[in-house]
Amino acid sequence: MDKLTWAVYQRPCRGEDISGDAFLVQQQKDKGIIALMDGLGHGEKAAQAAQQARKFLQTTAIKDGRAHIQHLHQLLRPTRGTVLGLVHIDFMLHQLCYWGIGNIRAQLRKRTTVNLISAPGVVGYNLNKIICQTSSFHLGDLLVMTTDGIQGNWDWYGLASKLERFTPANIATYLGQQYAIFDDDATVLVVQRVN
Ligand SMILES: [Mn+2]
Repeated sequence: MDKLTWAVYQRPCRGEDISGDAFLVQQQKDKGIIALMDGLGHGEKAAQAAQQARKFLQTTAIKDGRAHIQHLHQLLRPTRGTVLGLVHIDFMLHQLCYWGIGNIRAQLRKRTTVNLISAPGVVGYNLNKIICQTSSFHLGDLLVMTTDGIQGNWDWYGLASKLERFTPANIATYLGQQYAIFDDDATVLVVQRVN
């Protein structure tokens, strides 16, 4: 069975000790789940919302992503809320589903690049459309997810001119060091399907 290898770059907002961003990468047999959360604002209360979301996604069995998000929305109502990028991977079907709520950026690197689209909203605060975007996800394919503490003006072409190899660690470190802003929590999560 193929598996997921991953790397993360994470740095809290200037003046904060903890990041209000949180992430999850988990695999159960032929299913994978990847999530990136950015709790509203920064500091402890942002972290609380993001971490609560992570814990929920980690401990709830992988099933319907839409139900996952709706349940999470109710759970996070007492918190500030969090934006969320959620990915379910089906290794047997070579497919992933992406649900984006709020300003998480997600990009796939396959033979061609695919931008995954997030809808407006904040989980735990205002949830509008829950739209699933599907894509194939084969051996070697890469997924990059970033919070808005990472500037979005990078592209794979530019990256290829800077990096010898596209490994999760190379990409996460490079994007973090070059594109993180100081006034927000910054996270780059890079996941690759390997065997
Ligand atoms: Mn942010």
